[in-house]
Amino acid sequence: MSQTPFMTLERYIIEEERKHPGATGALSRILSDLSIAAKIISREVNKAGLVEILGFTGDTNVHGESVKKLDMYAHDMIFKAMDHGGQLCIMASEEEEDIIHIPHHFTIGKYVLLFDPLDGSSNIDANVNIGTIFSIFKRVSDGEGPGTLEDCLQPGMEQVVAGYVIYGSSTMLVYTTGEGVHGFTLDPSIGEFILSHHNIRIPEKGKIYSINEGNYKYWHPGLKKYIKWLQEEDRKTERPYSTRYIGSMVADVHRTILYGGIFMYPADSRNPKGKLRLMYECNPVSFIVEACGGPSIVNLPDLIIISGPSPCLLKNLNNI
Ligand code: P6P
Repeated sequence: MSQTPFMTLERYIIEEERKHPGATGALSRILSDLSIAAKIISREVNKAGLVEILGFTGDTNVHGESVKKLDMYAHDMIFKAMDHGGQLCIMASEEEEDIIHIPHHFTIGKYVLLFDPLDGSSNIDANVNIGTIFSIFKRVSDGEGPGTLEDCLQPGMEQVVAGYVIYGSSTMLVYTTGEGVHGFTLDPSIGEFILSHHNIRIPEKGKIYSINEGNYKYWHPGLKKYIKWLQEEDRKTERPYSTRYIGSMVADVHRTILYGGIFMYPADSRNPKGKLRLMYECNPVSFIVEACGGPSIVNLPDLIIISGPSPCLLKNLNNI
């Protein structure tokens, strides 16, 4: 779709909102506030090498991972952008052990925001693409008061919005409400996200598989067989596939929905419960992948997310 110069994110979400008479504007406000956080994080990410914001804080997060200064910066910016909009009743972040309450002096809303402030942060110092992932639910707890853990621990099927921001050669915000997946590229000269990828559809067949082959020896035998199958030469099924693995889920998934192919992060004998987080990574990404036409499978504890393969590849995988 040719880029409409003034189809900003704000204009797009308002025009989409008008198509739903019952819409209250709450989700539009949430997305708009998230885009402000994304612009601020993008500014810091893009000058990270020049200011004292690289490196580690010395802390570890709830998952036992060393926390990068930019991780915490992104977490703080999202909290500050989202705490006062009056649309949320609770938040949860990969960087915080507990749920995050809305400050008492702000209005409490009807939605729940889960986010991974900076996914792939181990790549920050190498200037590799990183991203913010977000997932939005309606509250399920009774009353108008503060949200609860129950509001945060909902099944992925209940998401109303999912999206990510990828910080790379450009900064792009990609989101879905279930009606198509749309990408907005930040024009830093005007500070606006401009619609650049309307209604992204994942290609029916890709040529790339994406998985950390360093874990090969720990994989399920069937998965080893499947990956070897992808590597065999066979013109009819256009094999072998190429392999691409960035190690930053947002980047690997973004490439997969644009180019097609398969992204996997399976559980293995070393990580029997898998590694990717269900609430902050798998659920939102799966919602996006399925909204742009790709099958996405999150099998707990075998966390295998497959997106974009042609049916024959899925059939093979199901046989492993
Ligand atoms: P590995 C980043 O830490 C992350 O959570 C995802 O973004 C990424 O896909 C995965 O971990 C990379 O993990 O074990 O391949 O380094």
